Amino acid sequence: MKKILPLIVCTSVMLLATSSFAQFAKPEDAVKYRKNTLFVMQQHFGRVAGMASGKVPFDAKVAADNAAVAEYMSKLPWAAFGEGTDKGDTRAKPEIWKEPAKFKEYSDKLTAEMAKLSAAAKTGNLDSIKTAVGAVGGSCKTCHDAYRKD
Ligand code: ASC
Repeated sequence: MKKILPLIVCTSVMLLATSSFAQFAKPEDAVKYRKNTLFVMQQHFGRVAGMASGKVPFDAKVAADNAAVAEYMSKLPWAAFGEGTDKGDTRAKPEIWKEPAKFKEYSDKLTAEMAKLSAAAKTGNLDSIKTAVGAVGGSCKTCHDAYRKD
């Protein structure tokens, strides 16, 4: 233990100093994390969007519960786009790391629109939900058009 302790301390300090993907053990974990959090977000958003489009019967409680989960999930993926996570099993375009301010603007926009959707869903007003779903969808699309390979 005496011998490996300095090694552990040193490795921990190095990992903490390695910018924003420090919270992930390896770049593949960051890629997996952002894909999975985006997937869960989409599943819950999709349930609300289904009601907004009339494909699924409107249930105010189900809409509010799902929108709240989507709102929370919308905060998570962005920390997993750190330096060195541009390779591997990902459709993320290299532009993300060349234009970090614009990427942040888009991700902040999504998070803000998702919060508005959650607020709208809490009121139970279907028209407000429809408007907010449209804004979230537009925000997803803007970012995908710019930063996702298809
Ligand atoms: C979704 C989904 C997206 C967005 C986008 C909106 O449910 O998976 O990528 O909405 O289609 O334009």
